[in-house]
Amino acid sequence: MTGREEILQLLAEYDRYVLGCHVHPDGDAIGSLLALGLGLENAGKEVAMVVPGGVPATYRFLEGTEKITTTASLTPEVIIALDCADRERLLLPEAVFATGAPLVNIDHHISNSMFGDFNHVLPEAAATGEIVYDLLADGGFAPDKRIAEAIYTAVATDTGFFRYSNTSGRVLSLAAGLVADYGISPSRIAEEVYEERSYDSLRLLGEVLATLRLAAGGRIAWMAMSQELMAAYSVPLEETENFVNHTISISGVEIGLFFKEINPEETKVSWRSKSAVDVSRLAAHFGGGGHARAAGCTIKAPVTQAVEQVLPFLHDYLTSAGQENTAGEEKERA
Ligand SMILES: [Mn+2]
Repeated sequence: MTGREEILQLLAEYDRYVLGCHVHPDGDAIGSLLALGLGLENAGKEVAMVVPGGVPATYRFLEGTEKITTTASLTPEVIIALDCADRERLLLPEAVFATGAPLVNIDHHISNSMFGDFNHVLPEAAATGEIVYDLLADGGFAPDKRIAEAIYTAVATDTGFFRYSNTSGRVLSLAAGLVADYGISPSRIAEEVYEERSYDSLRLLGEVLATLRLAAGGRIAWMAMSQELMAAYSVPLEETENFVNHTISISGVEIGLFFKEINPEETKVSWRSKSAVDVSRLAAHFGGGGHARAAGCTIKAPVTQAVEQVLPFLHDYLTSAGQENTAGEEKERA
């Protein structure tokens, strides 16, 4: 579903915007927020780019992130949510919504709840950054090098640096164009995103990997991080986002899970899938969502109980006919 025309009009007509993204922002959330914010600013508009928890350290290398604030400094005429699947995950101060300004929802999650007054949701896009790139081009907002780096980072991180199944020819040529036209450095961006981890985050990964187990005859791999483990290392939760990818790197594993106990009553579960399984549907069973290959949910239980809820459900799923249906539809989508 798309409200592209209306959104282009909103971007052209107004002067004051507040932009937000999802909680625990990743490279696509920060990159698309920054690209659109800078594009509007270049056009002489007032923009507040708001990330209440601050920009994760990994993405602070992006020029322009220093303009991102933790609260909104202006009264918006338009509110824009980026890379955000539902209203609950959109972190903006309540005062922003109290203005009654129209809410624009720009996203690529197949599970998007269409919470905006205007929705531009394209599940076929590899990243929200790809959608923002098109909006900027179609709206006549000239990109600059900072915007090109932000879009590249958005697209690169959401495709696992051009490894995942959402790596389309379109995404590769978009990225190639950003490199050729704006002189950005893919190697530097990859280094910033992957090779600037803290010592503690790597030691925590070691502890988490020690919990790695297989289930369902080797088709599921899972690992868990208790609150005690998190407390033992001073690592922000978002720095553990990529840990889950180790689970599906194991030969024969179809579904990878990472359970994170964020408080004694709540466990965040990250889901990954390698090929046939649409994990956004499985995560939806537990009130979550996301993409076919990467999804998430939160279970109101301590980590051991969350594991006991999810694993039997998955075991049943993998041994039932339901799996074939999902596999067929997934092939069509890809
Ligand atoms: Mn995304």
